[in-house]
Amino acid sequence: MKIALINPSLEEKIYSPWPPLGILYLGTILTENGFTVELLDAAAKFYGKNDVLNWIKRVKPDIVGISVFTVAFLPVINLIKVIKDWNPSIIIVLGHYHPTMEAENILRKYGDYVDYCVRGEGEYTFLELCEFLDKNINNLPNDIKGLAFQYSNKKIILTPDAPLITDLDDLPFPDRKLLDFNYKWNFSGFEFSKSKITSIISSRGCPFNCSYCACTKFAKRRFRPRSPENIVNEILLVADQGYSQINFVDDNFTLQPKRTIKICQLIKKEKIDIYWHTDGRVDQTSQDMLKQMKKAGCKSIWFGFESANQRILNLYNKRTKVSQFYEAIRKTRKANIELIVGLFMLGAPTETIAEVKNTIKFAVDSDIDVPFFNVVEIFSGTKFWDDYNSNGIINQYDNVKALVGTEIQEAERWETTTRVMDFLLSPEEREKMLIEIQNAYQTFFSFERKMIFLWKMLYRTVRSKFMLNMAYNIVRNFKEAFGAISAFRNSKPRGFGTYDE
Ligand code: B12
Ligand code: SF4
Repeated sequence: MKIALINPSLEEKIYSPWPPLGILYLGTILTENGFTVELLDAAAKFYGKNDVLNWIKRVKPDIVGISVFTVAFLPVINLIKVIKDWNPSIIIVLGHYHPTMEAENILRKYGDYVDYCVRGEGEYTFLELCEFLDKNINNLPNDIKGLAFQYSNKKIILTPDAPLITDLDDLPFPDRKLLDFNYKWNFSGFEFSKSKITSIISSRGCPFNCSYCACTKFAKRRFRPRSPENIVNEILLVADQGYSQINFVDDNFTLQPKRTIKICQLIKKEKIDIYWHTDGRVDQTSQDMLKQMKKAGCKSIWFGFESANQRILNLYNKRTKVSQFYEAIRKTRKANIELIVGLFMLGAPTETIAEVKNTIKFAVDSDIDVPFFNVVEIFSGTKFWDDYNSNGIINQYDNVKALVGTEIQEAERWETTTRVMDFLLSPEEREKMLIEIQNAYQTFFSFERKMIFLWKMLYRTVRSKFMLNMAYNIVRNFKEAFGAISAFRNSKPRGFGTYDE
């Protein structure tokens, strides 16, 4: 049986291709169990639905499995319609967050196109499903946990949840050769480093329950770390394959400082010369841990500050304090980790324009290098979503307009994400809020900030091989780099989902 696995594109150009680890894990397990597998990162290749269809025509799979983030759901529906129109006997399986949260709705509305939804982690559920389909048994896969499918009389069956994988060391390392794409450290369309980069996930899950995050439901608040030895063996393998940079894509990489320190010590012990990047929480910044991270090659930390207003942080249930922001930045600088990226969310429920301005002001005044501003959206799987649906402020079956690529499409609300300010603010208030938010990047990169930034960068660059290498790439490809930086400065934070401008 031949299986095609696809990381879909959003029908628009995205600028930062990242290796899709989910389908890499699935592909590896399936290959080890005797299946023929082909993978396509349609997002990285900017493939539209017709390009993907042509790829499928060439590969001729029996099963097509697709990863579906919520923002990718509508583009995926458009894609599977063309696949099924071409060959109705191809079995379509959807997995990832959106099918986990919305299996019933998906099968109700799109049961003619979707054969199965895999809920939760896919490795074992999808393998069992493929084995079941391979045997061509004439009954239902009721015994496979974590599945959803339709019975011939349109009855939808959800089997019990599959247990979370408890010992992640049991999983094979993802076989990165399954993807024919050369990932680089890419920012706003410019490759700041020409060296090969890949992703590693060293743990799954997170014990926190931030109101805007769906990880809480997906991973049931259970933090499951891999052993430091197992992680470092994977790092040794990727280093051997020529990768010189890694993105750790854990939900919460720094939760257990002792574990993080052990990983760093093993990287040093094995003398692995690799640069890496990770997310971080501002309350998980022991100075010792940061120092060890620096020694082991950590080049950037992406802190989820989210908001500089304590009231909004409390609303997010983030369990951090604004006072910790300054500490985290100070300690990271003291550890000499090269880049601090700040992640912010603007336009929270009840947030005022003054509060939005305050967050942008914090970003400008603080000693971070680059900010990312996102507009707050809610979607299935988050606490905000459940709250607003249950108190009747929104209804998951509302008809909404969604921006899919460059086109506006009609959808039910659960099929996409909803910008909070679209249902909580009056059009006038929203307009004012959007003006503030859309100027966020320009405010950050003001002339004065740029001058300070350039001085600091110059100072840091001469002291770091990693920064020198980036600077060299910028100078060599100045036009391209300048274009990417200007595009970033002029970009406007926006939501992905409902379109109501
Ligand atoms: C790296 C990353 C990115 C990368 C790209 C991801 C990529 N190429 O895969 C970048 C930085 C571009 C990105 C962007 C965004 N991201 Co992101 N990202 C992640 C992150 C940190 C890691 C993904 C990963 O590799 N996980 C490791 C693998 C092993 O797990 P997995 O992907 O979940 O796969 C497992 C299952 O889901 C399932 N599965 C997955 N695919 C399939 C397919 C089939 C057929 C089956 C059966 C099963 C299956 O089985 C897999 C193995 O167990 C996750 C958080 C996380 N830790 O997972 C967020 C996450 C996926 N991102 C999220 C979001 C919201 C976004 C943005 C919308 C944020 C924003 N507002 O800009 C954008 C979307 C941009 C875009 N244009 O697509 C959310 C998605 C929530 C949702 N309901 O959709 C997540 C879960 C973070 C969170 N906790 O909220 N992201
Ligand atoms: S936002 Fe981060 S800290 Fe909060 S629940 Fe999600 S993964 Fe955990």
